[in-house]
Amino acid sequence: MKLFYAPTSPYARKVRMLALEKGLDAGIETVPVDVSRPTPALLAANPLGKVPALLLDNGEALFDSPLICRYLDSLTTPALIPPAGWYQWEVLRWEALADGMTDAAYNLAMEQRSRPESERSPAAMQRWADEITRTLQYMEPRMDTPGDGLTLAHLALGAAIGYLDFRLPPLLQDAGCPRLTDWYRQFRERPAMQATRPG
Ligand SMILES: N[C@@H](CCC(=O)N[C@@H](CS)C(=O)NCC(=O)O)C(=O)O
Repeated sequence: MKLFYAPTSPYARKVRMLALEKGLDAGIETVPVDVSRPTPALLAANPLGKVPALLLDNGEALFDSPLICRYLDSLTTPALIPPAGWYQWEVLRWEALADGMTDAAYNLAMEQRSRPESERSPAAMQRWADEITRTLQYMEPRMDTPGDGLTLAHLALGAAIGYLDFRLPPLLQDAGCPRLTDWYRQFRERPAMQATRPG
């Protein structure tokens, strides 16, 4: 298998962590891509030109990160997506929440980094910042619900908070979420988090 990724992509980080945690990394060749200049190989795998994209040995490709995580999780045990039942919905909801917050963070970071100030939309930037703060504050009193064992929820959250910490640290600090921050400080010490640090 070949995984197209960008070293700073939080979505690709979630997939790379899942592969590491499940011991699948040795069977996956990682191909770094500059998404501002997508290569023909990436576009052949994913016409959207986004990472992550996973090219399977049978020539089929899978995208986006939730789908790739489901596929990789199905390959080996222990499963990081729990079996059918409410806890599975809980874990998948955390993934959706974390990925959705990452969408806002990615948009905001790109607006700040890639556009000249005169072309930026202050209204859109404020909306994304508000989405992030609201989501962090929604997560804070619910930090028990992902549970103690490792699941896809934890990986998605680690990648999402890691991206905020990397690109937008004031938003994380100003949200006033001590439980979430403490959780992240511990979680970021995991070898899979360390091995996939952006930058
Ligand atoms: N929902 C997608 C989002 C993927 C995504 O937006 N990746 C960014 C990198 S962090 C990208 O490839 N951007 C390039 C572009 O939008 O053209 C996923 O979960 O995989």
